[in-house]
Amino acid sequence: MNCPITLLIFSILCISKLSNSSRLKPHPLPILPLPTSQQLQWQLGSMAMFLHFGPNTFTDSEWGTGKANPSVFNPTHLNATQWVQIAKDSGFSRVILTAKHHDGFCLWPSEYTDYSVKSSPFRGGDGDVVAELAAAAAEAGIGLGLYLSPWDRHDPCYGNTLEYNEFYLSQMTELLTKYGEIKEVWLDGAKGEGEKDMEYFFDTWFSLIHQLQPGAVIFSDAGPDVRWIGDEAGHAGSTCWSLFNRTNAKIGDTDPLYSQQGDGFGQDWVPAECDVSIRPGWFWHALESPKPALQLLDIYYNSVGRNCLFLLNVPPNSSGLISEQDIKVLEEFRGLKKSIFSNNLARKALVNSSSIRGSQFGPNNVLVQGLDKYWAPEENDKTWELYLAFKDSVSFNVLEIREPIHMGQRVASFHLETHNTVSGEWERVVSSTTIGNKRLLRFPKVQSRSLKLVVDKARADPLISYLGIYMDKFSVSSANTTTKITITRTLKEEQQLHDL
Ligand code: FUL
Repeated sequence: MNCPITLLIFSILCISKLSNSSRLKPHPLPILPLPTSQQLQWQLGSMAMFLHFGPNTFTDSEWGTGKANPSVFNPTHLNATQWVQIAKDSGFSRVILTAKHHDGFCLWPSEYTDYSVKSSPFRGGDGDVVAELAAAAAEAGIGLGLYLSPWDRHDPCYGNTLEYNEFYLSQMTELLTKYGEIKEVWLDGAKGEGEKDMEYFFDTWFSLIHQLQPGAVIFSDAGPDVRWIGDEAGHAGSTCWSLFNRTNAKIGDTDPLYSQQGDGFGQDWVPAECDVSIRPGWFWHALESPKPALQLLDIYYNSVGRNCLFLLNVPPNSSGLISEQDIKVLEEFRGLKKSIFSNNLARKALVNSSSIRGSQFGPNNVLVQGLDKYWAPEENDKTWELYLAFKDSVSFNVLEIREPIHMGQRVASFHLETHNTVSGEWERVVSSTTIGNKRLLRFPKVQSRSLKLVVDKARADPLISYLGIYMDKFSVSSANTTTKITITRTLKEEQQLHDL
């Protein structure tokens, strides 16, 4: 009598097990705050090219007074296709032009002022630099961003709050309705000492920009979509959260440390952009030269490699072209990146993990580029480790780790160990804090057949979408310094992060 019942129960169990195993384990719950699709697209673009261009290019100045005669603006060989081609070839996903800098001169024929290209000799007064760049960018398939300086040293209405806000938004409307899709609006926070006092109606500006260009991110000292990193050297903090509290930051008056590090307890998703110029000035000056490619590589590690976007300014010269010297440096920079990052040595490894959440979250996913495939540990596990085993030992001095940021930024600290076959011990190679979209760490060369990536602290179950190890033969000496800084900060930051 008992036997058929036991058999029945057994069969039911088997059937339910079978049907369970054919179902996918769902993705874990994303952890707030999350990026918008515009922020995601911005971040995955990694690098943008800034173009500072205007009367300052011709008057050898940085902050034009707004009194330069428009006749000085005469780029006889301007070729926006050249700018865009160089940007594209060098790996930049978008170009951002100073449509109006602090001097108030407009690179498009604005209907609201005469201080623009229409009063200059450029294309006989019929020119429009914004239109030429928009057409070239659309043709090449790269994004366009525009900088419209809030501080305007030319227009007499600057200083009259209502009048200037109306004037500014009318110019903004021209830019956002006449030139196709705009991917980024860059709001600079600079204003000289002792300049006329007035209020900018930021909330109205942000609403109008999002209404007119829903695909655009707005950059300012404090977002709303993208924040300034807090320095003009292109370096993010060693800890760098995309999480941030917008209420803690005031445009024009931010705490650089807060901007550089973000806020692991922040309520808003506001990732950082690292702006820096290839030359000492933002505008082109005949007597200045570009930084060497190795310095750009260093900035890349400290911006893209610290969860930020690298915005590199490459100013066109007074003929209207990007200079040969700058092109050469950009080619070298591209070559350096390619030779380091095109060979991920981890691809040769057998990858394992402390646990997996379900079959589609296996550790091999970390060798596949893209956000949609990632390693996820079993829920409520306390150990979060990835192991890499190699047939022959590998030598490397760079580690790359990525989180699938569409699921939120999670990791607060992690470290890498290698197995020493002589002592039989695991040895710590490097420790750090945040990962985000991409973390790159440099350290003195190590050689091993077994590696272990350990996530020590995270806001929720950690998810890892990519792991790379590389050999950087070019910046090894600066790598030692970088590692020391990273580790010193890490210890301090571990204190701050203790409660996470
Ligand atoms: C600063 C400006 O004052 C500089 O001229 C430049 O445009 C830089 C990107 O931002 O605040």
